Amino acid sequence: MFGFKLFLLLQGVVSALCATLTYNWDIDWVPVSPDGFPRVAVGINGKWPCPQIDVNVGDRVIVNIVNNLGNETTTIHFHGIFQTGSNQMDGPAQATQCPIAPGSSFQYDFVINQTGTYWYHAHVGGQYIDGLRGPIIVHDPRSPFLGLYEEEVTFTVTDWYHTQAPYLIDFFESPLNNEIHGGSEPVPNATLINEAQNVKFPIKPNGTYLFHIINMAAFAGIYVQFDQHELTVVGIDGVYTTPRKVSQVFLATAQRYSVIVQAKPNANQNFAITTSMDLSMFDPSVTPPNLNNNATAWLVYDSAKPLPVAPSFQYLDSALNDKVFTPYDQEGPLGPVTHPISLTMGFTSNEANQNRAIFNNVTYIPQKVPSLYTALSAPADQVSNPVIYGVNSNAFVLPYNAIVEITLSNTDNGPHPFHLHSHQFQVIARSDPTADDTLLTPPTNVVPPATPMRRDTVLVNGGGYVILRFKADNPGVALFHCHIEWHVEAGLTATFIEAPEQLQALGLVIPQSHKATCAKLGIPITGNAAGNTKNWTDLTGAFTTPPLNDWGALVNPPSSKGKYRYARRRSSRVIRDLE
Ligand SMILES: *[C@@H]1O[C@H](CO)[C@@H](O)[C@H](O)[C@H]1NC(C)=O
Ligand SMILES: *[C@@H]1O[C@H](CO)[C@@H](O)[C@H](O)[C@H]1NC(C)=O
Ligand SMILES: *[C@@H]1O[C@H](CO)[C@@H](O)[C@H](O)[C@H]1NC(C)=O
Ligand SMILES: *[C@@H]1O[C@H](CO)[C@@H](O)[C@H](O)[C@H]1NC(C)=O
Ligand SMILES: *[C@@H]1O[C@H](CO)[C@@H](O)[C@H](O)[C@H]1NC(C)=O
Ligand SMILES: *[C@@H]1O[C@H](CO)[C@@H](O)[C@H](O)[C@H]1NC(C)=O
Ligand SMILES: *[C@@H]1O[C@H](CO)[C@@H](O)[C@H](O)[C@H]1NC(C)=O
Ligand SMILES: [Cu+2]
Repeated sequence: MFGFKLFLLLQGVVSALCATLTYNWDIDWVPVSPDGFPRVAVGINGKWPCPQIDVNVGDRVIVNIVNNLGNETTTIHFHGIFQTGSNQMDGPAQATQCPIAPGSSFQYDFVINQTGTYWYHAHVGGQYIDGLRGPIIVHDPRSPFLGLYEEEVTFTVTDWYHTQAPYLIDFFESPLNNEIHGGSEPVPNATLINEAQNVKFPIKPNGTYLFHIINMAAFAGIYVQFDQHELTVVGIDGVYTTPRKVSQVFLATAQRYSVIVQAKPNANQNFAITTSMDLSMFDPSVTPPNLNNNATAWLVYDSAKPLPVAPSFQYLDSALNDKVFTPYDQEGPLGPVTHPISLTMGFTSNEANQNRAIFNNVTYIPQKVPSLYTALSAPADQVSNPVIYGVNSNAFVLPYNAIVEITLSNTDNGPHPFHLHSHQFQVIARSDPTADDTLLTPPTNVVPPATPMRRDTVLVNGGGYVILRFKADNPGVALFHCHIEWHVEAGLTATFIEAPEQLQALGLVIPQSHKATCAKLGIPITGNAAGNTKNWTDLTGAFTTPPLNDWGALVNPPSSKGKYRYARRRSSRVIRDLE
């Protein structure tokens, strides 16, 4: 009897606390000009910037998508959300779902059992560069920092381009770019704060604010400094940290910082907030000398008073050293390591003289069958065989509950922000920035820090290494990739097939809307990477070479009903130059 009553009681508590939030989102083209230059962006319900998802921990989120773009597919990834038991809702195209075809509806449905600052973004063809991205803020009625702030403020920073992403990707991937510029990345036109410029944040004297700072850029690492206001960092990538005061933060793309800001005691003046894109990531030969890499916003105490010019500041090396942050829960290093993985990343030119990114010599290419569907349809005696996921999915099978240690070596001389889906990893070791031509060998016997920093996106320095640990306790398909969108498109992705047997036992239900878009695009939902359901090790027909000219979000143009293909959309300039 007692057990029964307790159950009813708990159920009551749970339903009182946990809500279901339903978002109905039509994805469409929206005319915008955040920096004064008119173009179209990918927006939601006729509006851009895209709305914030605001939830309490434990809430269920349902997002009903209708793709009204007409000429591009779409998908949405909820960055940093673990999707425990709901891997089919993670979002990356050809990894956990098919692209959502133009005209198709699609439902995401999952519970958020985490707290802090996250974001969502398209996960197909570099589409978030064109605007489909927004904050996710998960409020926590039991936050250890309650009482230290009165108001929460969202502060996004991003790079911004005047040319639409598919054309930029085409150019980035073209042999021409490789020949002339050595494959350099497109350089942004502007920096945006909350997808705008000259944003004013109203501030009350003596007020306390929790700023959720999110870098939603395609490429740029961004420094953020509030003039004459200290930032007390209390969270990184959704992980509460021991509070630490800093004067400046640096966010690689996809990283987040939650900071408490104490307002001045009076309204005598207003203060500038400066954001500055790290120019060292841009190839000087394609960076215009007049590029403004900064954007300014203001803490407005008194709207009648002037808005000061942003003071110049020095980039602080300490802003790059996020290893100083320790998780609030003081979690010690995971161990002993049962499943080491060595990854060496770099760039190479393929036979077609395209600039391709590689992990252990393999460039990622989306496969015919989404990897999750391969894992769900494979016979039990094949599901743990990495071969069935196709060579170019770069698949690593992780045993259930393995303590995985990734040792990542970066042979490139630029820094890369690496993101793991479905987890927050511990950063066990990372090399400091070094001179351009240095190539460091990762150490083999590292003594982990007592309380390693934990986050979901970490910067590996040029020529350096990073050593990460996590527990493979979340069965599903989890991508591990650089978060620079140009590099994602060039193949800098590995696929972790995490606990595939336990994944099959979960009995995930693939909703009808997920299957329908696959059918519409002619994408098979069973079989190995090549769609073979008879001989699972026969990969004949699997995708092993990237298309030479066809980049950007997969589309199903009205003219080719039911045919799955990439869009052709080379810019006329590239075509002319090549011919
Ligand atoms: C798709 O349509 C939009 C809106 O008309 C247009 O701006 C965009 O360039 C098109 N994209 C491609 C890749 O053709
Ligand atoms: C939610 O997260 C907490 C803390 O990480 C964990 O203890 C709990 O088991 C999770 N609950 C569910 C339903 O996943
Ligand atoms: C910025 O936009 C203009 C078009 O307004 C374009 O011609 C130029 O190349 C762009 N610059 C960069 C650095 O992307
Ligand atoms: C802010 O707090 C200080 C110290 O408590 C007090 O002297 C001051 O009057 C307060 N300012 C305002 C505008 O309330
Ligand atoms: C951007 O801001 C940084 C930091 O204050 C400064 O050093 C740099 O000169 C600024 N760039 C431009 C183009 O004003
Ligand atoms: C990558 O290729 C190079 C040259 O072909 C070879 O020396 C190296 O061993 C390969 N590395 C891996 C991890 O396969
Ligand atoms: C399955 O395919 C593999 C690879 O092509 C081949 O070696 C093997 O003989 C095939 N097995 C059968 C039963 O046909
Ligand atoms: Cu990268």
